[in-house]
Amino acid sequence: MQKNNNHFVKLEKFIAENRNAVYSLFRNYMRLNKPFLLHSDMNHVLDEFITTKSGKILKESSFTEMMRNTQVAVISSPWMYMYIRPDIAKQSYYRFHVDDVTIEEISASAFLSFQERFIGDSAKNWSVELDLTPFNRGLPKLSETKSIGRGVEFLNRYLSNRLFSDLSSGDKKLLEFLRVHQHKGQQLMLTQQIQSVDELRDSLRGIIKHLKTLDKQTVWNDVIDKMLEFGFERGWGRTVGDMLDSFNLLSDIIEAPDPKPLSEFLSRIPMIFSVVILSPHGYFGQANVLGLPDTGGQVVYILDQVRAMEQEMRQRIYDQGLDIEPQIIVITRQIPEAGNTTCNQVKEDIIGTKNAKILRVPFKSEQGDIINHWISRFKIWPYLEQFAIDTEKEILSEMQGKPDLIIGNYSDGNLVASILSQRLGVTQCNIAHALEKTKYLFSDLYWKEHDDQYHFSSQFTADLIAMNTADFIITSTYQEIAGNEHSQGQYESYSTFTMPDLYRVINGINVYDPKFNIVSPGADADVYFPFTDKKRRFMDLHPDIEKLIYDQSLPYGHGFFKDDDKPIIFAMSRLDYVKNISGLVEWFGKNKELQELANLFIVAGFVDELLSADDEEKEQVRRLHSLISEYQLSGHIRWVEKQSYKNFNGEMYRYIADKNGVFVQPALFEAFGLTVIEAMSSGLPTFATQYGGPLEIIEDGVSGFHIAPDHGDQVSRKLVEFFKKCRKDPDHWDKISKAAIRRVEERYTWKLYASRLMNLSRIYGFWKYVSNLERDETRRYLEMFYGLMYRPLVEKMG
Ligand code: UDP
Ligand code: LCN
Repeated sequence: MQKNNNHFVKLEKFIAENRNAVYSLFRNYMRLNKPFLLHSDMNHVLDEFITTKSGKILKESSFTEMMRNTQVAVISSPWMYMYIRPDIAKQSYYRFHVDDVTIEEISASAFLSFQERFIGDSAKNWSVELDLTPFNRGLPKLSETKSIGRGVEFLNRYLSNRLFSDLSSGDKKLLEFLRVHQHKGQQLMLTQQIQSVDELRDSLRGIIKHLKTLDKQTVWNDVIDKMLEFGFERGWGRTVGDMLDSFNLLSDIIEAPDPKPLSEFLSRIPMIFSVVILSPHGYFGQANVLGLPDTGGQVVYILDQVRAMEQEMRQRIYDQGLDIEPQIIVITRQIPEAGNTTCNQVKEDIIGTKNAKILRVPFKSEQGDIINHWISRFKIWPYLEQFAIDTEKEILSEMQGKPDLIIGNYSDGNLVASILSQRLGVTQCNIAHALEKTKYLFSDLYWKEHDDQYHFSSQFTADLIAMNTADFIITSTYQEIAGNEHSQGQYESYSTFTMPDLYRVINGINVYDPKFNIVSPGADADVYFPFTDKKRRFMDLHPDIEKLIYDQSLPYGHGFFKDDDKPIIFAMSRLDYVKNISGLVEWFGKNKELQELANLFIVAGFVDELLSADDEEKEQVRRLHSLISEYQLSGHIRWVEKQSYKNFNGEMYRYIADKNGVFVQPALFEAFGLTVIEAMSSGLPTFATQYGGPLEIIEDGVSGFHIAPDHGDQVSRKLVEFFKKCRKDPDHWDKISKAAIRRVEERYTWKLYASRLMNLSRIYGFWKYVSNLERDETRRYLEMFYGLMYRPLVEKMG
């Protein structure tokens, strides 16, 4: 599979001309005696080699650039197989024969099967391959890396072009689409009277002429007769002014479809009245849940999202001239043994909304018995199919019909969304929050080692199915889709990978698919606002906050501060391994200077292992206690159990900002990081992991700082430098604090989010309707994959 392109010819020529140096470099790689080399290993060897006499010659060449872009190399003498990522979301594969000093381009499949040799059962020489390439051929794709995540803009351009040719050939798709809108039996937009595009043109001319003679504030009841006479139902606007705008847009589109009027017109169509949001795992509730295992940002995100969406939907429905109350239902799992949470209740109204609800449906055993206890998100796979079926019944009875949009959350919710949207024929939107795959190194390759604990084989299979059935996908950042120059994005990591002895994936997802859209969440501005906004602050909470931070007699806390006057380094998260709170304690423990400059205050999990029901959390509790005693941190650190009240936490960030503290988010990987934007909007200078969302949220050195959790000594030095600089120059803290507040205000707000989500839902709904390129074939293929791969995996879990 050798591409005879220019680049490859040059590469071969360079290697032939510099045989000695190239050979020595490859021998250096071989000498590491590792079957797999990562990007960092490769570059380390390369950097050392090019400083040597024989290596100098390789310093600046396309060969060296290629080597620098190697993500993974697999070595078995005399071969070295390489996966090269020359640019964001691009991939090529080569193999190098070290003794012959020759290079050859190979297929993804060849690379993966070489990898499998080290891990899989060598007797097996055939592996199932999942490849979606053939199904994607006819579908439009983005071509530029910079356009990734801006699918809707692309789709609008593409759709308006298609519409242009369709309409000129008298296609009735647009007409049918306009007629399809109804609400509980009430017809909207068009009557049956208009049967062709030409008739629509005539009617539009007539109604526009008539409406222009009226006062712009005139309402539907005063124009109803004329509207019906021309073939128009309700839904074009509340006032004649609005109706005229809608009719003019449609008339422009029919004349010459253009992306801007098309998207503006679609955003006015009354097509989203009811939404179902799926979030099965964890404790989904409104009180006492945050910080519990599997219960964090996703819950906060969804509740804020619902509030913002309900407002946006209500406003749009009103502007469309309709008097219909939007309906949003969040479906989660009912947990009969729910401790002091409300997760045992079937229904709960969502605070801050008029009509939105949480509806809880229990998990059932194979025998149909209700499961009473909480189940970790890694172990819920066997319950989801039945959950989907039970949920469907609940939705249909609660909504008295189908919803207009189904939104899945996380791997489990997205799978259930796939099942439901397929059964009900409703537009499906996916939100991953965090795909587990990139959180753990080689989680796919070494899946067998972790499957008892994490069941990644089921989870990644579910992910592949759900991301390919979704009509559109929302991500919080660009990196979530396609990563950056140095590392793969979360979705990108599903494009090509293998789980040895299970199956191999050749084109699992294409990040150039226009289904991807970046729509970033916000931080609730009523809760997380700047510490300088004195009038809005909850000063009454200060005695309780002080107790929590300084009062040793408080139960569920550990440790105290010898010197209360020092600024506080604050960290708050679930107590998962990946959150790396233990890493932070260790860095702090190792740096005496940092201990002199600041105190460390941690809010996470439980301080008493016995209170936890989660194995991973228990292990972290033990680890924190042992680090605190190993580094003799008594007097420098205080750790208290999870805190679940938003207003209390919001004020706590601000209290710590009053004292010129900082927030640290030390995760090994953080998909987005709501705590990061919460802390920033409170005005706390924030140091957050460079792996994941925070890399994009924070502009390093301007609105906060990136930290490398794999280089803890550098992190503590960065903190020391910061505190020292602030001592010398008190304005420094202020500068970072202000920039952090500004950054969140500009980029991360729920208002922006809701308006964009509503536009997307309409445009993808339209696309689904008018497109002949529906994803039917893909769905069928994935159904088979579900039956033949996912089901047996899940059945094995028991
Ligand atoms: N949180 C909380 N109390 C805790 C730990 C976390 O209220 O003890 C909240 C935190 O304020 C944030 C959310 O839980 O709103 C965590 O979201 P994030 O995106 O940072 O991480 P996740 O837990 O989703 O991985
Ligand atoms: C899950 C995570 O792990 C976080 O990084 C996100 O901020 C959160 O969900 C909300 O999307």
